Amino acid sequence: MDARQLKVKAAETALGYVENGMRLGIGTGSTAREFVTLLGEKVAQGFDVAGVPTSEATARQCLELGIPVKSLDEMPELDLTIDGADEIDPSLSLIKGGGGALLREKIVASASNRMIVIADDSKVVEKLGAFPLPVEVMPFGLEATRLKIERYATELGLSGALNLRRSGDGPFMTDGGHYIIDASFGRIPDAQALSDALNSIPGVVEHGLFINIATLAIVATDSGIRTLK
Ligand code: ABF
Repeated sequence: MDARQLKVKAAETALGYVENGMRLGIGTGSTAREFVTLLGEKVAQGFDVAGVPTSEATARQCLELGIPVKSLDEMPELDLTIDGADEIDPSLSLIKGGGGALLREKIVASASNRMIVIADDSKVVEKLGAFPLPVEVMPFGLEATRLKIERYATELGLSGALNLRRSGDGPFMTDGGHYIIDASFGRIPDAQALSDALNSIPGVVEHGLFINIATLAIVATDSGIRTLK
């Protein structure tokens, strides 16, 4: 199976966890996109759900497919969020944010009773960090924030390039109007310690380490579906 077929398989399996009447958090990225396509088919057949999208792109797709969209203020408690990830470790800690939607993704997942991650098996790793960790930062004080990330990382024994994500001629801008620094640490031995350090920096809005948030990962492999919990 190619990567797209694996994403569709994971999305199909996740759809089995969605019940009529559920309040959903709806993720972003190419895997989540496959899930939204399948969800749209069910809604067209009369399935009754409402969803809070984690990005403007996902909101547009939901609206095109007739999936009822709510804001998180209208529906502040959710039953289930289904979203992709960039890396998944055996304890279900994640790196997310490669698509730039990590802040809304984390807010929405945290407002949900459960979060199911959908992915192909290329996303499963022993230790997080080969995928550059996205850190969403305020444009104000960018260099001071970058220096602080560097200093705290060094104290934790981490080193690597901290690159401002770019798009076209300028910095990439998130849906929230912030920038992203992609931190290439290679390997993050203690994700909780790094998360705590990043959370203590005022210019950091959020980061892509999701720890103790996901409750299940549905991983599609050539030999079938594997779940991590
Ligand atoms: C979102 O989309 C992000 O958190 C993650 O960066 C990305 C995964 O995308 P894909 O499914 O395209 O690999 O879930």
